[in-house]
Amino acid sequence: MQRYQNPSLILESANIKEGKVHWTCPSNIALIKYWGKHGLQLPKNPSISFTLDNAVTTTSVSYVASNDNRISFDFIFNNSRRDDFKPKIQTFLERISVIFPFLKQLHLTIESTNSFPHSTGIASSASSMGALALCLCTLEEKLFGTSMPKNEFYRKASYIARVGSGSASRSVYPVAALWGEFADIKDSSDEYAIPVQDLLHPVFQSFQDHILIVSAEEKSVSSTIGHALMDGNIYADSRYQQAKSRLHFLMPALKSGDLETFGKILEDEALTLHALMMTSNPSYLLMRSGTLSIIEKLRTFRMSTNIPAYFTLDAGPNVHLLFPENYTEIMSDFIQNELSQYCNGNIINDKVGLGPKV
Ligand code: 2P0
Repeated sequence: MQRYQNPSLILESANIKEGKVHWTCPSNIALIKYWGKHGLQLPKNPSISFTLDNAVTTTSVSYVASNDNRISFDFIFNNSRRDDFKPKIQTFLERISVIFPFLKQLHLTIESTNSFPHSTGIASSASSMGALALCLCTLEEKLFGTSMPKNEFYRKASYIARVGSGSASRSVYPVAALWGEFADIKDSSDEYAIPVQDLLHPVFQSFQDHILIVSAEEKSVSSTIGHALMDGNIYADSRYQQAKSRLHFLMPALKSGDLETFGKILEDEALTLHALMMTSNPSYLLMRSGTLSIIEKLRTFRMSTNIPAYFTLDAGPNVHLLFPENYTEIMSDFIQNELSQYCNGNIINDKVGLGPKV
């Protein structure tokens, strides 16, 4: 937490006016997965993701003066008070109060809505922590009358978001982001993600991600527990090496538009993530029979049509189908006719997006 600690960010209590800040932040889908962490939400391997477009969280933070000298807030989700979400946010705000000491001089009302149903397996912690981190960075600027250069603002927001949820660090940039130290990319860091849109071939900048919701039930094992189980996984060390090696081959494919290499690595990563779950102690399985049926049908379809459509999985049973924009019509037909039976027609049509919006 050294980097952004700033004890001077204290307000003159007599001058605190009330106000409100807003941000909308998208979710993201990892191509190379972050799975395993240490310290304060630092990754064991670098990861890279596409930023999504439609799956977003919109958050507002209203503030008034408070004399308690402690973190004080209410949390409202989809217009209802949700005290069950408060502990995670409380821990987050406590952790970052060394960066934003003024938080203990305020009472916050945090209001969030998601564009997608909660607990569908879409990474809601990425978009929600991303939106909250952006709100807090804007709050600092508003209260102290400062303005950071844009790239520094987003870097700080990414750092703050990472403390809330690792994958959230990647959600604050348009198109694609890389988080974690990686020798091939100079500015990469374990502490924050960096934008990598400029390292992508145009075909990836409008890539589609149609998400097939095989199950919207709460996961039996949360990502937080999943990460922790990596500590005892006998494959952990080779996995962390493998992630770096795959990233080393993925980056040139993203640059040149090599869809075949991209797709192979994408699918290998998804299956590796779930293999790590199956080889944890205790072992667990988040894929469902529908997940496997979709994967098999997609692979058969790809063999027979040569359409470069590939799958990936998050930490859940739902399948993300990724393909170039010009195949949207034929893929939508294929999904409707062949795959929608495995997800009760529950499909979110998303694509690579342009990042957060004020
Ligand atoms: C990722 N996932 O790279 C990986 C792949 C899910 C599968 O990061 O404990 O919610 O908040 O840092 O970010 C999900 O874990 O975990 C995740 P925390 P997070 O997107």
